[in-house]
Amino acid sequence: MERAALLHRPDSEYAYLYEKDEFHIRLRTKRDDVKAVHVIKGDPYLIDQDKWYQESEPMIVLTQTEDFDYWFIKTSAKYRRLQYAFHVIGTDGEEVFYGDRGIFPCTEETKAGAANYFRMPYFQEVDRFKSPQWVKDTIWYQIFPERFANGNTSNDPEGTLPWGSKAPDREDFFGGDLQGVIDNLDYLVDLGINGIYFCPIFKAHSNHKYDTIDYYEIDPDFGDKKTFKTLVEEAHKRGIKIMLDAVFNHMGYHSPQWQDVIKNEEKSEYADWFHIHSYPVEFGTNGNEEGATTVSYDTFAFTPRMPKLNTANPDVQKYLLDIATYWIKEFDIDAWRLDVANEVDHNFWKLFYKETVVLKDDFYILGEIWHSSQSWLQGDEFHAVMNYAFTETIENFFVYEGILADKMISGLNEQLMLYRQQTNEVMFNMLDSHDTARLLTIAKEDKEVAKMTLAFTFLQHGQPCVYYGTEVGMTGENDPDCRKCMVWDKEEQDLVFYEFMKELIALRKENQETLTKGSLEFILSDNDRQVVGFERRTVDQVITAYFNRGNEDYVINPVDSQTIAMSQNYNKAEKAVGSKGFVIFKTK
Ligand code: ARE
Ligand code: CA
Repeated sequence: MERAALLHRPDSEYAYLYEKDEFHIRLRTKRDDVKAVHVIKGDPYLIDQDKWYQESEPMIVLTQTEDFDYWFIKTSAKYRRLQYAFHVIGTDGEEVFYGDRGIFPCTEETKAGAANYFRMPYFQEVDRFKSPQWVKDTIWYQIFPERFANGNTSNDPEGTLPWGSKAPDREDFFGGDLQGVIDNLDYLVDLGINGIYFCPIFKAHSNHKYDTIDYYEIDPDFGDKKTFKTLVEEAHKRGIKIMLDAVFNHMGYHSPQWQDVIKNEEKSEYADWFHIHSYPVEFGTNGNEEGATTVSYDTFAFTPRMPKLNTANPDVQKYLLDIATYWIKEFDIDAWRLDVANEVDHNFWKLFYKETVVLKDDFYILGEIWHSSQSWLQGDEFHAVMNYAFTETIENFFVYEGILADKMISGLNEQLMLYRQQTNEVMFNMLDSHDTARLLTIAKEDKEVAKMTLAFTFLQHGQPCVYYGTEVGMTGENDPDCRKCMVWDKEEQDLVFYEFMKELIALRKENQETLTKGSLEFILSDNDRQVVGFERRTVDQVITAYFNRGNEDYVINPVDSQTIAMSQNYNKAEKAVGSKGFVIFKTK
């Protein structure tokens, strides 16, 4: 047995309270190297009784990656205290006891040694990672406000261009605003959307508003607080939740605070709000040129117009936390998306978590992090992240054909095993955004590939997010081209694609419980034919799906079950999934 591959870590994604009295335990072993694992457990205060421990029912292999098997068991403890260890039986027959002090022969003497056990000292409900229930029923829609709809031309900024008149450049304005969103809430209801993620809407200089001037004002290009209040009320009436974008890593160059630093330099009361290495900090002086890498203060990326905030400064913390709570208290928003979340300190995010969830215990906090994010998802900072590390693997197989089926499955499962189940249940699965090229463009406008990728993603743990215009077939290269004006002209819209998206959203909502909480088991992975099949399973229902990324029909042998969705090239009679096709079944 490959003893070096054995891994368990108490009080982590390997051992956590899923529900009040439901404790999940995972063990990692080398793939196909272990044939059985039993958990040996008992109460730490009964160890003076003989046989204080008992060997539990075997763990199951929940998840496989190319290198590992992840074993799983859910258990509980009568007195909410537990010590436990693993009896591991290798395919080579070797048996070991793996516990807190390492690996030992699995004898009665070892088992009786309480010090050898991992501990879950007490099931503390207050420490349990809780994910907001409503998020699990959400189909998200991302809106870039400047380009969704122009509902009020009186707030159009100077030089606003006719809607959709050209592909956008970095500095263009087309007049999108909040009234335009209000006017189209019923459009979103018809599509089946019940959550909107807004890119920034506070007063800022650019068309993207990530260079904030005033976090307490709605940008005048977008409207005013009265309009925003109406938007939230009208959305909530329609069962649509609202998530705003908190840009707390940096401020905009034109903010009064930064302007004061330019003017008064180290004498400014805001000097310590930023990370300044030398003066002057005026744009264009002292190396502070656009795109320069040696600006005299820290910025977002190499963008001198986005000076980085010092979020360790108590004054900055108070300022930002007041903003975070203001929009919840005064406007009843439901969630914050945190911009450049990984570059702000953990200490600040822990304060942020406490101050926001105390106002709404089902408030949702979503970090923008493009890589694995375990240290932010321990239950005291974010509930989830924008799941680029997950969805990029999906696109790598379905869109780019850059990896084989086994590799995609391994990558997805590795991501799932980084987090507790309740975290995976509320992850934010977008296939594109305002920071990437659009799905249809990376799919080289092959709508069957785009549909397959969307359908696969909609069947995963976590909630899908539709980037505005995807549903009507919009294309776009990366920023700024992915931010074209929404296409409202029915003649220009792909209404067939719209119907597909509407059906896919409905399918997700009708099967929310299984698609959120159900297990995931891949039952087919054919690297030559590029076909994958998987099951999502709960005690009540099984959803089975097959996807054919290859070039020839693939005959499957489906269980006798009801077909709930299929691509146009599924041949029901021959049970053959055509190239770039898929089929989804449901039993019960
Ligand atoms: C734009 C262009 C830049 C150009 C700049 C010049 O995209 O190429 O250099 O203009 O001014 C906002 C605007 C952007 C603007 C940017 C800078 O929306 O249009 O850039 O400000 O002015 C990384 C970060 C991630 C960040 C992306 C952009 O990790 O947090 O870069 N995303 C957020 C927002 C953006 C926003 C900002 C941050 C700044 O979502 O919209 O940009 O507030 C890999 C890496 C990621 C990297 C990703 C994209 O995957 O793993 O870390 O994200 O590429 O570059
Ligand atoms: Ca307008």
